[in-house]
Amino acid sequence: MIVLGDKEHYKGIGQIKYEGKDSDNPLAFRYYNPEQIVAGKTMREHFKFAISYWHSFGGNGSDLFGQGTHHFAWNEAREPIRAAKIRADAAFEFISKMGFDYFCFHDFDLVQEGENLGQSEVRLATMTSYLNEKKAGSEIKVLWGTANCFSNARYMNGAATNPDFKIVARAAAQVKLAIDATIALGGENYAFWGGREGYMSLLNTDMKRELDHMGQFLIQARDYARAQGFKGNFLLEPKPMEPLKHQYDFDCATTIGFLRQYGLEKDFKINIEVNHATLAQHTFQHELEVAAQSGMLGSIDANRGDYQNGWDTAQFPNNIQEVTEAMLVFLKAGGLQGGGVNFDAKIRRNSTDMEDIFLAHIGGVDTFARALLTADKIITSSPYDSLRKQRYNSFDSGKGKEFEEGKLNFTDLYHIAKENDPIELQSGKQELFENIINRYI
Ligand code: XLS
Ligand code: NI
Repeated sequence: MIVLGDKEHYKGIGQIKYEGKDSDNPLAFRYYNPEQIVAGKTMREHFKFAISYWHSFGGNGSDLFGQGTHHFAWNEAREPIRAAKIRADAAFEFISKMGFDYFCFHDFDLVQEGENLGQSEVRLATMTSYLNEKKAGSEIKVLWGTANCFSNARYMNGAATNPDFKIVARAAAQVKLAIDATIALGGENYAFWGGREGYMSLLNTDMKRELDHMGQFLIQARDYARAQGFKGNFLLEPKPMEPLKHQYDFDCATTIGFLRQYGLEKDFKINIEVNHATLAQHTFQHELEVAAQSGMLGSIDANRGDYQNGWDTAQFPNNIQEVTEAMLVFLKAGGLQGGGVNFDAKIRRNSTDMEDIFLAHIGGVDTFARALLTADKIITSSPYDSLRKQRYNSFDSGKGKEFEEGKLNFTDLYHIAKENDPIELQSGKQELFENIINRYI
């Protein structure tokens, strides 16, 4: 693997290894044992853990109220290509030391956007070939690539849904280049997050026209990528708000409806982010379940929100309860289709040590691993599954079965109701279910 100037960025940190749950080493996995088989697959195959280039190598810790606190070499370098190469070196060092197989990127995470489209195109091509040289000496792959069509001022009124056609075409050019880069890097999926696809005020918005434009945009993006030989999934990532007041891909159900309306349901799957689910007033597991039912559980952006505030804090996952319930859905669905678990999460502004990014990912990884092990035990050795099934056993035979098969009309149901009057109550046993989950955690 080539490294610019032979510099080791994370000095003193070696390969992160599995040491078991009794280990006191903060720089070791306690539950994530990549080769351990759970429910028929290794943990490595189940999760396909990825780092997100933007949070781990794009931010500098600044927030609305204060300047950057993360004084890393790639944030300090001035010349864009040099900064991009240092960032790539650090990213590859980090991914290898974590033992991860994947990363995810936006076009302008790889390199700073140029002053015009032509300059951006040249910069992207330079960085794509630099990354390909680095990939050649490693096992590291791209889980998904995407285009950042939300940061530049030109996208303030949206990208694919912008009322100005010139901006829509410009977004298409950017997505074309991002698709080219993703294909060149062997990316397994291509993602879209509609950061500015929505509105601030309905008063100045023709919603129907904007949605039609977004449908048309995604159809053309798909056709372009397929024509270039791209075989992977396209991912659409819901989020209800932030930065806009209302975003079109509000949640899984809305997004799936949109994909079906525009005939995109065969090529697209959903990328579910924990903190986006909770911003939509859903649970993470609810969103996984909705996507799984439609055969569209594609990928996960792992993070967590904050229970005391209402915005996207993108913290690293550590909520074992939340992730265990999610893993129940995950295992029942047979896992993810084509995607993986991407840590779309950032260390806090005051986490300024070089090791903090390792500690953050280790915590996230172990939360998922421990939750997977727990969920598997719940499914295979607790009464959880049979208790849930039992609640529906009146549909397994007799009249209930006939109803499911569409053999009973409303008059039939009326007569059945008369025969069964009065009705005995059946407990939902929620507390029993909750106790079972906690017992296995
Ligand atoms: C932001 C999104 C973003 C997407 C990729 O809230 O999560 O990071 O995952 O554009
Ligand atoms: Ni995300």
